[in-house]
Amino acid sequence: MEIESANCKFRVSECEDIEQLSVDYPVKCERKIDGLETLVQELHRVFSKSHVNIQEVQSLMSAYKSDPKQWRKFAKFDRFRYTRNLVDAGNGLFNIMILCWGPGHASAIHDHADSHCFMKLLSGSLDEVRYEWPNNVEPEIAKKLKTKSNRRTLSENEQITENSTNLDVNENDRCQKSYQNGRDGCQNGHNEEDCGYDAQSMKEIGRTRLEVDDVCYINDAQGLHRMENPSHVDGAVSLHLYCPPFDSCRVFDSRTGKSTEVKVTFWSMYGKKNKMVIETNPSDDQD
Ligand code: CSS
Ligand code: FE2
Repeated sequence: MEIESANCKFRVSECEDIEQLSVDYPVKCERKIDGLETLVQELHRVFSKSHVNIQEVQSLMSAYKSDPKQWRKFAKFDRFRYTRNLVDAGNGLFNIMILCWGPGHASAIHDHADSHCFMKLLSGSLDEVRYEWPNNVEPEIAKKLKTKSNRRTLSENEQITENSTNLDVNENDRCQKSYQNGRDGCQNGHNEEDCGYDAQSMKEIGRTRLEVDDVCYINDAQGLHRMENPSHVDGAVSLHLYCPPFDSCRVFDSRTGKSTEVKVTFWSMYGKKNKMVIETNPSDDQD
């Protein structure tokens, strides 16, 4: 099965022949969709079918040309970290959201919870940095593929972190940064096992600069990534489609590969700021 015909109504690990889910990015497309609302309608039409091709979703997202007048009401920035703003809940089949990245804002390295992630840049630019899965964590897709199993199953250290609002750079990463070298110990008072300073760094496998109207796609079979706004002056805005929707995923410590499961929530929904957001996760530059 080619990526064009892989059915993204299924979780990645439920897709047939997932090994072949790879394609060159960013995808460009000549077709034009007039307006964000039309794009959303088109996506509803496509997802009402039993089979949704990955390529079909990519093409639709490429065919919409970014017009700030159409998405401005969803684009709510926070001073300290990137925000997730729900545009449409896709009848429970997919989520469309707008993410707003202030100057220098970045996500932690994360997976996509066995879902398909489509991303289109609406404004500014974003760097996507891809990583291999660390040896100590096994994605659902790896279980299916029965790949090398010197990997142990999900880390016992994993835990759900309540009230996280996005996949902002996490405390573990900050902790790693406080090491001067492998022998100094952690300035945050953690023991060696918690901080894992002798564990392996995560391996970078690719880096892409996304410009306005570029569309890219990732799933757990392809690896992990982190997003970063390379500008220290301008904001960036991106449009994301996840299918099936998810409300938690894993973030990874870049120095050790240690993973933590975090809940993800919305800063705003349908253009209205979410009052329930609890700010527990202050932003920071990574690396
Ligand atoms: N997956 C991240 C954004 S980068 S694709 C999130 O949903 O917050
Ligand atoms: Fe992502």
